[in-house]
Amino acid sequence: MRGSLIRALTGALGLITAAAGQLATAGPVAADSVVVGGRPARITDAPWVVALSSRDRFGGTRAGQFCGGVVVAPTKVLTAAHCLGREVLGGEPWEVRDFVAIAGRAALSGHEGQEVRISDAWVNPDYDPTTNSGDLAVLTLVSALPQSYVIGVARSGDAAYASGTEADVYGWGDTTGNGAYASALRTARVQVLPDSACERAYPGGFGVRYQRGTMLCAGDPRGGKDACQGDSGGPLVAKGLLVGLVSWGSGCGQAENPGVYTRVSAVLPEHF
Ligand code: 4AZ
Repeated sequence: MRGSLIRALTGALGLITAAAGQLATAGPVAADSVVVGGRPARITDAPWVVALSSRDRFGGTRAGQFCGGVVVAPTKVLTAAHCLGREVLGGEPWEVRDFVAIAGRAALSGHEGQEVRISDAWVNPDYDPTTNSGDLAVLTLVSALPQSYVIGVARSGDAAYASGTEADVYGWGDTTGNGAYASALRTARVQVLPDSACERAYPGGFGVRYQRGTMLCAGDPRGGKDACQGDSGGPLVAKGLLVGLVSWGSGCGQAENPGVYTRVSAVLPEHF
């Protein structure tokens, strides 16, 4: 189960990391690494973070969690388009009968908060699974979450996108780079990095190329703190606003390979 989950979530990434000769599990990761290098997060401090779940598809041990998401309106959740791919879900989103967003719950074994069914999934038509560009989807919930769960979205040009800005990433993903998925929500403090840092790390050729128009580069300049497998679709928050969604990267927590996020301001259509 775990093996197939890792493969499913790695997707195109597994291919580039393998092509680059550096398996995702081979990176140097600090011993206290967790998201990697993070700490437990309280859901009351981050009520906009949701877990995407299907127990049918991913098993009940971790409440079926397979990706993250973020509440941007009472019935709208953003996630990564690659989370809804056929390789991940085994079919189309509407064919996953028990597809839910789990809101208001940090511990996957708990019963706090609520599980809300997903009635519709809009995948960015400009999403390109081979380059990962435009990695964003919008889920519609069958019932509304409280307005207090909603986070604002930074507009393009917002100071939150400036390189050097402190940002927090949230998720239930791998805490080690070795497939140790978190059972409770975690967060790590990273910073928005200049596009040049990701252009240097991901020049294309062998692997996927970083594209500054649709992607956002963030990480820990010293390494150690990062998003990892299973965090995909989850939020990157700066200055109290949503700036990115966990999308891809090579390994986890390596200083020379920052995390790549969907640049939400560039990819989210006006009308959402
Ligand atoms: C993934 O495969 C993934 N270190 C997500 C984030 C990062 C790497 C891989 C960034 O879901």
